[in-house]
Amino acid sequence: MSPEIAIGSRVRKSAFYEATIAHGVKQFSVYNHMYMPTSYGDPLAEYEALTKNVAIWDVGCERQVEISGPNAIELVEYISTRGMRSCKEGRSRYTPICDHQGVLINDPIMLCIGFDRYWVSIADGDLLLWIQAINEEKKLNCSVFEPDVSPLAVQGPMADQTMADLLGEWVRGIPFFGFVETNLDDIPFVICRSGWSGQGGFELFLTDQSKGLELWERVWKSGEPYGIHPGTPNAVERIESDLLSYRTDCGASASPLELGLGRFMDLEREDDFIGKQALLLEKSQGSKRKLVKITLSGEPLSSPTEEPWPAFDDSDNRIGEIRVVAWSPAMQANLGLALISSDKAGSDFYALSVGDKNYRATHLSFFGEK
Ligand code: THG
Repeated sequence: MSPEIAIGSRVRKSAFYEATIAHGVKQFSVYNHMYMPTSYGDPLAEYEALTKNVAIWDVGCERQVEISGPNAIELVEYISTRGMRSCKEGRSRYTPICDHQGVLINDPIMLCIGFDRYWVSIADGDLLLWIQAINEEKKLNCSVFEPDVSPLAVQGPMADQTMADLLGEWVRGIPFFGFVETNLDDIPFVICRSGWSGQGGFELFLTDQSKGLELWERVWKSGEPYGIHPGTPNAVERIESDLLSYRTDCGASASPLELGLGRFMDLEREDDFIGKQALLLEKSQGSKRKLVKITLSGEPLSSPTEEPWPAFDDSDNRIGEIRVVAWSPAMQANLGLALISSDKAGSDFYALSVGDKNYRATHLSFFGEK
Protein backbone atom coordinates (compact mmCIF):
# COMPACT_ATOMS: atom_id res chain seq x y z
CA MET A 1 0.00 0.00 0.00
CA SER A 2 1.35 3.42 -0.84
CA PRO A 3 1.43 5.99 1.97
CA GLU A 4 -1.72 7.93 2.68
CA ILE A 5 -2.32 11.31 4.20
CA ALA A 6 -4.06 11.39 7.59
CA ILE A 7 -7.20 13.49 7.78
CA GLY A 8 -7.59 15.12 11.19
CA SER A 9 -8.47 18.34 12.94
CA ARG A 10 -4.92 19.77 13.13
CA VAL A 11 -4.94 20.40 9.39
CA ARG A 12 -7.83 22.49 8.11
CA LYS A 13 -10.31 21.58 5.41
CA SER A 14 -11.01 24.01 2.62
CA ALA A 15 -14.48 25.43 2.02
CA PHE A 16 -14.61 23.19 -1.09
CA TYR A 17 -13.43 20.00 0.62
CA GLU A 18 -16.85 18.30 0.47
CA ALA A 19 -17.20 19.15 -3.20
CA THR A 20 -13.77 17.69 -4.02
CA ILE A 21 -14.67 14.44 -2.22
CA ALA A 22 -17.97 14.27 -4.10
CA HIS A 23 -16.09 14.74 -7.39
CA GLY A 24 -13.60 11.95 -6.65
CA VAL A 25 -10.42 13.62 -5.41
CA LYS A 26 -7.64 11.00 -5.06
CA GLN A 27 -4.74 12.81 -3.42
CA PHE A 28 -4.03 15.78 -1.17
CA SER A 29 -1.01 17.73 -0.12
CA VAL A 30 -0.90 20.19 2.78
CA TYR A 31 -0.59 23.91 2.03
CA ASN A 32 -1.01 26.71 4.55
CA HIS A 33 -2.11 24.14 7.16
CA MET A 34 -4.94 23.04 4.87
CA TYR A 35 -5.60 19.99 2.68
CA MET A 36 -4.99 20.86 -0.96
CA PRO A 37 -6.17 18.49 -3.71
CA THR A 38 -3.29 17.41 -5.95
CA SER A 39 -4.91 14.71 -8.11
CA TYR A 40 -8.19 13.26 -9.31
CA GLY A 41 -6.37 10.18 -10.61
CA ASP A 42 -6.02 10.97 -14.32
CA PRO A 43 -3.31 13.58 -14.98
CA LEU A 44 -3.79 13.51 -18.75
CA ALA A 45 -7.55 14.14 -18.50
CA GLU A 46 -6.87 17.02 -16.11
CA TYR A 47 -4.29 18.49 -18.48
CA GLU A 48 -6.62 18.14 -21.48
CA ALA A 49 -9.52 19.82 -19.66
CA LEU A 50 -7.26 22.68 -18.58
CA THR A 51 -5.74 23.29 -22.00
CA LYS A 52 -8.80 22.57 -24.20
CA ASN A 53 -11.94 23.06 -22.09
CA VAL A 54 -12.34 24.29 -18.53
CA ALA A 55 -11.11 23.06 -15.17
CA ILE A 56 -12.32 23.76 -11.62
CA TRP A 57 -9.77 23.71 -8.79
CA ASP A 58 -10.10 23.91 -5.03
CA VAL A 59 -7.41 26.45 -4.13
CA GLY A 60 -9.05 27.42 -0.85
CA CYS A 61 -5.63 26.87 0.74
CA GLU A 62 -4.41 30.06 -0.94
CA ARG A 63 -5.23 31.94 2.24
CA GLN A 64 -5.60 35.68 2.41
CA VAL A 65 -3.91 38.00 4.86
CA GLU A 66 -6.05 41.11 5.15
CA ILE A 67 -4.26 44.37 5.96
CA SER A 68 -6.58 47.23 6.77
CA GLY A 69 -6.39 50.67 8.31
CA PRO A 70 -5.16 54.12 7.29
CA ASN A 71 -1.53 52.91 7.11
CA ALA A 72 -2.29 49.78 5.07
CA ILE A 73 -0.37 51.00 2.01
CA GLU A 74 2.69 51.82 4.19
CA LEU A 75 2.77 48.26 5.51
CA VAL A 76 2.14 46.72 2.09
CA GLU A 77 4.87 48.83 0.51
CA TYR A 78 7.38 47.93 3.23
CA ILE A 79 6.95 44.17 2.90
CA SER A 80 6.80 44.13 -0.94
CA THR A 81 9.72 44.07 -3.35
CA ARG A 82 7.31 45.38 -5.99
CA GLY A 83 5.97 48.91 -5.69
CA MET A 84 2.30 48.87 -4.76
CA ARG A 85 1.56 52.61 -4.54
CA SER A 86 0.61 52.80 -8.20
CA CYS A 87 -1.68 49.75 -8.00
CA LYS A 88 -5.26 50.98 -8.39
CA GLU A 89 -8.33 49.83 -6.48
CA GLY A 90 -9.80 46.70 -8.03
CA ARG A 91 -6.40 45.63 -9.39
CA SER A 92 -3.79 43.21 -8.13
CA ARG A 93 -0.11 42.45 -8.55
CA TYR A 94 2.07 39.39 -8.24
CA THR A 95 4.67 40.45 -5.68
CA PRO A 96 7.75 38.62 -4.36
CA ILE A 97 8.26 39.05 -0.60
CA CYS A 98 11.73 38.67 0.94
CA ASP A 99 13.31 38.54 4.35
CA HIS A 100 16.04 41.02 5.33
CA GLN A 101 18.70 38.88 3.59
CA GLY A 102 16.84 39.09 0.29
CA VAL A 103 15.67 35.46 0.47
CA LEU A 104 12.25 34.80 -1.02
CA ILE A 105 9.78 33.91 1.76
CA ASN A 106 6.56 34.05 -0.25
CA ASP A 107 5.23 35.15 -3.66
CA PRO A 108 1.65 36.27 -3.17
CA ILE A 109 -0.79 38.15 -5.32
CA MET A 110 -1.68 41.45 -3.63
CA LEU A 111 -5.24 42.64 -4.20
CA CYS A 112 -5.86 46.36 -3.67
CA ILE A 113 -9.44 46.59 -2.42
CA GLY A 114 -8.83 50.21 -1.34
CA PHE A 115 -5.72 52.13 -0.26
CA ASP A 116 -6.72 51.28 3.28
CA ARG A 117 -7.48 47.60 2.58
CA TYR A 118 -5.46 44.83 0.90
CA TRP A 119 -5.67 41.08 0.59
CA VAL A 120 -2.35 39.28 0.37
CA SER A 121 -3.16 36.00 -1.38
CA ILE A 122 -0.33 33.85 -0.10
CA ALA A 123 1.70 30.88 -1.25
CA ASP A 124 2.64 28.19 1.28
CA GLY A 125 4.12 29.92 4.34
CA ASP A 126 3.11 31.64 7.56
CA LEU A 127 3.10 35.14 6.16
CA LEU A 128 0.34 36.18 8.57
CA LEU A 129 2.78 36.00 11.51
CA TRP A 130 5.46 37.93 9.58
CA ILE A 131 3.10 40.75 8.62
CA GLN A 132 1.58 40.93 12.11
CA ALA A 133 5.04 41.23 13.67
CA ILE A 134 6.17 43.92 11.25
CA ASN A 135 2.95 45.86 11.79
CA GLU A 136 3.61 45.87 15.56
CA GLU A 137 7.33 46.66 15.34
CA LYS A 138 6.77 49.53 12.90
CA LYS A 139 3.79 50.77 14.97
CA LEU A 140 1.62 51.03 11.88
CA ASN A 141 -1.60 50.14 13.73
CA CYS A 142 -3.09 48.17 10.86
CA SER A 143 -5.36 45.28 11.53
CA VAL A 144 -3.78 42.13 10.11
CA PHE A 145 -5.80 38.91 10.11
CA GLU A 146 -6.99 35.96 8.05
CA PRO A 147 -10.45 36.81 6.67
CA ASP A 148 -13.11 34.28 5.62
CA VAL A 149 -11.97 34.08 1.99
CA SER A 150 -11.60 30.90 -0.09
CA PRO A 151 -10.45 31.02 -3.72
CA LEU A 152 -11.92 28.63 -6.30
CA ALA A 153 -10.11 28.60 -9.66
CA VAL A 154 -11.90 28.27 -13.01
CA GLN A 155 -9.20 27.91 -15.66
CA GLY A 156 -8.97 27.10 -19.35
CA PRO A 157 -10.07 28.38 -22.76
CA MET A 158 -13.77 27.88 -21.90
CA ALA A 159 -13.53 29.62 -18.50
CA ASP A 160 -14.84 32.93 -19.91
CA GLN A 161 -17.84 31.23 -21.51
CA THR A 162 -18.55 29.27 -18.31
CA MET A 163 -18.50 32.39 -16.16
CA ALA A 164 -20.36 34.56 -18.70
CA ASP A 165 -23.21 32.01 -18.75
CA LEU A 166 -23.27 32.03 -14.95
CA LEU A 167 -22.85 35.74 -14.17
CA GLY A 168 -23.43 37.65 -17.40
CA GLU A 169 -21.47 38.92 -20.37
CA TRP A 170 -19.89 41.67 -18.26
CA VAL A 171 -17.32 39.25 -16.83
CA ARG A 172 -15.58 39.20 -20.21
CA GLY A 173 -14.58 42.81 -19.61
CA ILE A 174 -12.64 42.11 -16.40
CA PRO A 175 -8.99 42.91 -17.20
CA PHE A 176 -6.07 40.61 -16.28
CA PHE A 177 -5.56 40.79 -12.51
CA GLY A 178 -8.65 43.02 -12.16
CA PHE A 179 -11.43 42.03 -9.76
CA VAL A 180 -15.05 42.84 -8.91
CA GLU A 181 -17.22 42.04 -5.89
CA THR A 182 -20.35 40.14 -6.88
CA ASN A 183 -22.74 37.37 -5.83
CA LEU A 184 -24.88 34.51 -7.08
CA ASP A 185 -28.12 34.74 -5.11
CA ASP A 186 -26.87 34.48 -1.53
CA ILE A 187 -23.34 33.31 -2.39
CA PRO A 188 -20.95 36.28 -2.01
CA PHE A 189 -17.57 36.37 -3.76
CA VAL A 190 -14.99 38.47 -5.54
CA ILE A 191 -14.26 37.48 -9.13
CA CYS A 192 -10.70 38.11 -10.32
CA ARG A 193 -9.13 37.38 -13.71
CA SER A 194 -6.22 35.39 -12.34
CA GLY A 195 -5.09 31.84 -11.67
CA TRP A 196 -2.02 29.69 -11.67
CA SER A 197 -2.10 28.61 -15.30
CA GLY A 198 -1.28 30.14 -18.64
CA GLN A 199 -4.70 29.16 -20.03
CA GLY A 200 -6.67 32.16 -18.79
CA GLY A 201 -9.62 32.16 -16.45
CA PHE A 202 -10.82 33.40 -13.12
CA GLU A 203 -10.54 32.93 -9.42
CA LEU A 204 -13.68 33.27 -7.32
CA PHE A 205 -12.79 34.44 -3.82
CA LEU A 206 -15.73 33.10 -1.82
CA THR A 207 -16.39 35.27 1.26
CA ASP A 208 -18.67 32.87 3.14
CA GLN A 209 -17.02 29.51 3.69
CA SER A 210 -20.36 27.83 4.44
CA LYS A 211 -21.28 28.26 0.73
CA GLY A 212 -18.38 26.27 -0.76
CA LEU A 213 -20.37 23.31 -2.03
CA GLU A 214 -23.07 25.57 -3.48
CA LEU A 215 -20.61 27.76 -5.37
CA TRP A 216 -18.74 24.71 -6.72
CA GLU A 217 -21.99 23.13 -7.97
CA ARG A 218 -23.19 26.35 -9.63
CA VAL A 219 -19.90 26.66 -11.54
CA TRP A 220 -19.94 22.96 -12.35
CA LYS A 221 -23.42 23.13 -13.89
CA SER A 222 -22.48 26.15 -15.93
CA GLY A 223 -19.31 24.46 -17.22
CA GLU A 224 -20.89 21.10 -18.06
CA PRO A 225 -21.68 22.00 -21.71
CA TYR A 226 -18.01 22.98 -22.10
CA GLY A 227 -16.47 19.81 -20.67
CA ILE A 228 -15.66 21.05 -17.16
CA HIS A 229 -13.42 18.66 -15.23
CA PRO A 230 -12.18 18.73 -11.64
CA GLY A 231 -8.49 19.49 -11.45
CA THR A 232 -5.69 20.85 -9.30
CA PRO A 233 -2.89 23.36 -9.77
CA ASN A 234 -1.25 21.59 -12.69
CA ALA A 235 2.26 20.23 -12.17
CA VAL A 236 3.40 20.61 -15.77
CA GLU A 237 1.26 23.29 -17.43
CA ARG A 238 2.58 25.80 -14.92
CA ILE A 239 6.20 24.96 -15.89
CA GLU A 240 5.28 25.39 -19.57
CA SER A 241 3.80 28.78 -18.58
CA ASP A 242 6.72 29.90 -16.36
CA LEU A 243 4.74 30.10 -13.11
CA LEU A 244 6.80 29.59 -9.99
CA SER A 245 5.91 27.07 -7.30
CA TYR A 246 7.46 28.53 -4.17
CA ARG A 247 9.44 25.86 -2.26
CA THR A 248 9.02 23.23 -5.00
CA ASP A 249 11.27 25.18 -7.35
CA CYS A 250 13.59 26.85 -4.90
CA GLY A 251 13.43 25.41 -1.38
CA ALA A 252 13.40 28.11 1.25
CA SER A 253 16.76 29.77 0.54
CA ALA A 254 16.69 31.31 -2.93
CA SER A 255 16.59 34.92 -3.98
CA PRO A 256 13.91 36.13 -6.39
CA LEU A 257 16.71 37.31 -8.72
CA GLU A 258 17.97 33.73 -8.99
CA LEU A 259 14.40 32.68 -9.83
CA GLY A 260 13.90 35.07 -12.72
CA LEU A 261 11.39 37.22 -10.81
CA GLY A 262 13.29 40.47 -11.48
CA ARG A 263 10.48 41.77 -13.68
CA PHE A 264 8.09 41.67 -10.72
CA MET A 265 10.27 43.84 -8.45
CA ASP A 266 11.03 47.56 -8.27
CA LEU A 267 14.39 47.54 -6.53
CA GLU A 268 15.29 51.09 -7.50
CA ARG A 269 12.22 52.71 -5.97
CA GLU A 270 12.69 55.34 -3.27
CA ASP A 271 10.68 53.71 -0.47
CA ASP A 272 12.53 51.41 1.86
CA PHE A 273 11.38 47.79 1.87
CA ILE A 274 12.54 44.56 3.47
CA GLY A 275 15.40 42.97 1.56
CA LYS A 276 16.20 46.09 -0.51
CA GLN A 277 19.92 46.39 0.41
CA ALA A 278 20.59 42.67 -0.06
CA LEU A 279 18.79 42.56 -3.40
CA LEU A 280 20.52 45.67 -4.74
CA LEU A 281 23.87 44.16 -3.77
CA GLU A 282 23.01 40.85 -5.45
CA LYS A 283 21.88 42.68 -8.55
CA SER A 284 25.17 44.60 -8.79
CA GLN A 285 27.33 41.53 -8.14
CA GLY A 286 25.27 38.97 -10.06
CA SER A 287 23.35 36.01 -8.63
CA LYS A 288 25.11 32.79 -7.60
CA ARG A 289 22.53 30.53 -9.23
CA LYS A 290 19.85 30.59 -11.93
CA LEU A 291 16.60 28.71 -12.29
CA VAL A 292 16.56 27.09 -15.73
CA LYS A 293 14.04 25.18 -17.77
CA ILE A 294 15.26 21.90 -19.23
CA THR A 295 14.05 18.82 -21.02
CA LEU A 296 15.19 15.42 -19.79
CA SER A 297 16.00 12.31 -21.79
CA GLY A 298 14.17 9.04 -21.31
CA GLU A 299 10.74 7.54 -20.81
CA PRO A 300 7.87 9.72 -19.59
CA LEU A 301 8.29 10.25 -15.85
CA SER A 302 4.94 9.54 -14.31
CA SER A 303 5.62 10.10 -10.64
CA PRO A 304 6.51 13.44 -9.10
CA THR A 305 10.10 14.19 -8.12
CA GLU A 306 10.17 13.57 -4.39
CA GLU A 307 13.62 15.05 -3.84
CA PRO A 308 15.90 17.29 -5.85
CA TRP A 309 18.28 15.36 -8.12
CA PRO A 310 21.97 16.30 -8.11
CA ALA A 311 23.16 17.83 -11.39
CA PHE A 312 26.68 17.47 -12.85
CA ASP A 313 28.57 18.97 -15.77
CA ASP A 314 30.40 16.70 -18.20
CA SER A 315 33.54 16.79 -16.04
CA ASP A 316 31.46 15.44 -13.14
CA ASN A 317 31.49 18.67 -11.16
CA ARG A 318 28.38 19.20 -9.08
CA ILE A 319 26.70 22.29 -10.55
CA GLY A 320 23.31 22.33 -8.85
CA GLU A 321 20.12 20.34 -8.67
CA ILE A 322 16.98 19.49 -10.59
CA ARG A 323 14.07 20.65 -8.44
CA VAL A 324 11.11 19.20 -10.32
CA VAL A 325 10.32 17.12 -13.42
CA ALA A 326 6.97 16.40 -15.09
CA TRP A 327 5.86 14.93 -18.41
CA SER A 328 4.68 17.58 -20.85
CA PRO A 329 2.00 16.34 -23.26
CA ALA A 330 2.44 19.54 -25.30
CA MET A 331 6.18 19.06 -25.76
CA GLN A 332 6.12 15.26 -25.64
CA ALA A 333 9.09 15.46 -23.31
CA ASN A 334 10.01 15.45 -19.67
CA LEU A 335 10.14 19.08 -18.64
CA GLY A 336 12.01 20.22 -15.56
CA LEU A 337 13.34 23.11 -13.54
CA ALA A 338 16.86 23.17 -12.17
CA LEU A 339 18.77 25.56 -9.93
CA ILE A 340 22.20 25.76 -11.51
CA SER A 341 25.34 27.66 -10.62
CA SER A 342 25.38 30.85 -12.77
CA ASP A 343 28.63 30.05 -14.59
CA LYS A 344 27.11 26.77 -15.85
CA ALA A 345 23.49 27.83 -16.31
CA GLY A 346 22.70 27.84 -20.01
CA SER A 347 24.59 24.64 -20.84
CA ASP A 348 23.41 21.06 -21.02
CA PHE A 349 24.26 18.72 -18.16
CA TYR A 350 23.31 15.41 -16.63
CA ALA A 351 21.53 14.46 -13.44
CA LEU A 352 21.06 11.44 -11.22
CA SER A 353 17.60 10.51 -10.05
CA VAL A 354 17.02 9.23 -6.54
CA GLY A 355 17.32 5.69 -7.92
CA ASP A 356 20.70 6.72 -9.46
CA LYS A 357 19.37 6.64 -13.00
CA ASN A 358 21.30 8.92 -15.33
CA TYR A 359 19.34 11.57 -17.27
CA ARG A 360 20.62 13.98 -19.90
CA ALA A 361 19.31 17.54 -19.42
CA THR A 362 19.01 19.90 -22.38
CA HIS A 363 18.82 23.62 -21.67
CA LEU A 364 15.64 25.32 -22.95
CA SER A 365 15.55 28.76 -21.36
CA PHE A 366 16.07 30.76 -18.22
CA PHE A 367 12.90 30.59 -16.11
CA GLY A 368 10.82 33.72 -16.60
CA GLU A 369 12.43 34.56 -19.95
CA LYS A 370 10.56 32.23 -22.28
N1 THG B 1 -3.93 32.59 -6.95
C1 THG B 1 -4.10 33.25 -5.80
N2 THG B 1 -3.17 33.28 -4.86
C2 THG B 1 -2.01 32.63 -5.04
C3 THG B 1 -1.77 31.92 -6.22
C4 THG B 1 -2.77 31.90 -7.21
N3 THG B 1 -1.05 32.65 -4.09
C5 THG B 1 0.09 31.81 -4.18
C6 THG B 1 0.54 31.49 -5.57
N4 THG B 1 -0.58 31.22 -6.43
C7 THG B 1 1.30 32.65 -6.13
N5 THG B 1 1.99 32.31 -7.36
C8 THG B 1 1.68 32.90 -8.57
C9 THG B 1 2.65 32.98 -9.53
C10 THG B 1 2.40 33.63 -10.73
C11 THG B 1 1.15 34.17 -10.99
C12 THG B 1 0.17 34.03 -10.04
C13 THG B 1 0.43 33.42 -8.81
C14 THG B 1 0.85 34.89 -12.25
N6 THG B 1 1.82 35.54 -12.87
C15 THG B 1 1.65 36.20 -14.15
C16 THG B 1 2.91 35.98 -14.97
O1 THG B 1 3.88 35.46 -14.45
O2 THG B 1 2.91 36.33 -16.14
C17 THG B 1 1.34 37.68 -14.08
C18 THG B 1 1.92 38.46 -12.96
C19 THG B 1 1.70 39.97 -13.02
O3 THG B 1 1.64 40.55 -14.12
O4 THG B 1 1.66 40.63 -11.94
O5 THG B 1 -0.27 34.92 -12.71
O6 THG B 1 -2.66 31.29 -8.29
N7 THG B 1 -5.24 33.90 -5.60
